[in-house]
Amino acid sequence: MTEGPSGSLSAGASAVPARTQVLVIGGGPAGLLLSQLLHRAGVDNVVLERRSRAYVLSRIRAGVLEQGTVDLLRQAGVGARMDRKGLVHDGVEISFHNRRLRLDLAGLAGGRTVTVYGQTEVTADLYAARDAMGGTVLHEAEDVALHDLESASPFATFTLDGETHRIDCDFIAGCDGFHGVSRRSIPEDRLKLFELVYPFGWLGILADVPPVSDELIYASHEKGFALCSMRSSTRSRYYIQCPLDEKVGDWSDDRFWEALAGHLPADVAARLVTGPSIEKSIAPLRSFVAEPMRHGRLFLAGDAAHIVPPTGAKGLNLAVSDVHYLFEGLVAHYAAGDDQALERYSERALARVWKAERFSWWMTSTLHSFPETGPFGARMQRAEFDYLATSRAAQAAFAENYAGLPY
Ligand code: RFL
Ligand code: PHB
Repeated sequence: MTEGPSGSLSAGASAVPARTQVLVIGGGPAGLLLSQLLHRAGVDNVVLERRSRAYVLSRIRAGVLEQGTVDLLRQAGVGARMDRKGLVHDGVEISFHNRRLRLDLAGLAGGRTVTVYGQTEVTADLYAARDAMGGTVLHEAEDVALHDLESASPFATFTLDGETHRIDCDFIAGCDGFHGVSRRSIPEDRLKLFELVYPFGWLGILADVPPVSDELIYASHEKGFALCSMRSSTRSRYYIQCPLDEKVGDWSDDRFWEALAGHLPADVAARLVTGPSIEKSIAPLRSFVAEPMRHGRLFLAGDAAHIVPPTGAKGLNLAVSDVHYLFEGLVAHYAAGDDQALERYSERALARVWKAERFSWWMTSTLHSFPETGPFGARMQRAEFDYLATSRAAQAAFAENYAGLPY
């Protein structure tokens, strides 16, 4: 066994076990968290990740953790840094064509809050924990292929450092994201796919400047949607709605800051502190669900099974709730020989997934600019906001969804 350039296990055949109980495909947050929970419960597992650790840790993605996510990260023994550095937010602001509404999450959702803590940090904490426990995470595993999924003894083949390997297992957890191999290993006629692709994306920027506000601001403006978010009191994350054919290279920092200011209410724009970007990227927006989330001994979790547009901050949180249900099922199998929870995994996970899909779709539809829906669509958006602004019931419904529905 040697330390690879990415600081994780790489190299020779001796590093690759011939067999494990649960083979986890994908070393993103879903795969690493499942691996960590299983290891702590005494269930042997191996994670196969296509990329290097450095690459995985350079991806800038989610920023908002629901209470249930925070609780499960603590249960997995990876909550210490999050508890020190995460920012607990008990409210969130919506600006609709310069009309402002603060939603008191804690007051409306029975004390539930959200925590601002980057996905990059969650992933780094999980890698540190996997290292500390001696967990096996095999990076840069190429050409992963899954076999005999409908039998009691599935296995995966892959290439590592130019050598072909095979790992046999009891179960495979497909945590390899939207573009992974797991979902594509299920015969087409066994899956139902549901998809909505939005006609725009988000252009995002990360910069070491203080955030414009203590809380997140979701802003709907005639120029399009904007989001003011953050990673800390000195690091901001901002997004603006952009056409799908936009090129990041065409966006200088100055151009971005100017466009952002134009999407925000004047007093917020006046407080905006600008500076050089650390990262800039464009993400397309999509709603997607694959049903069921199980095929034989393969269980899908996280983005491998579903995608939400980022507007509700639900993607990472859904990956974590899937892991919660799957972990419960696997532990019941190994500890008590009880397969009821595994049998119900897909149904339980999908019940929560669809509610988060609904909320993310609703937030996206209400706050983005959709010229193609015409004046009627614009009035519907205004009516949605009016109702939210004037109904405590609507605000309570928003808050319980934003802070996270129970598992
Ligand atoms: P990931 O993170 O995509 O990890 C999958 C891993 O699998 C690896 N992989 C393979 N490994 C082996 N063999 C193969 N054939 C493989 N193919 C792929 C990949 O390299 C990767 O390491 O999926 P996971 O673990 O399910 O986690 C899901 C989350 O990453 C995702 O839902 C969130 O980032 C979505 N999201 C947000 N979620 C939130 O809950 N709150 C937010 O505030 C939030 N903001 C966001 C977001 C996503 C964004 N983008 C870029 C899409 C903001 C943005 C801009
Ligand atoms: C982020 O900080 O990246 C973020 C926050 C809230 C969202 C989406 C992304 O809804």
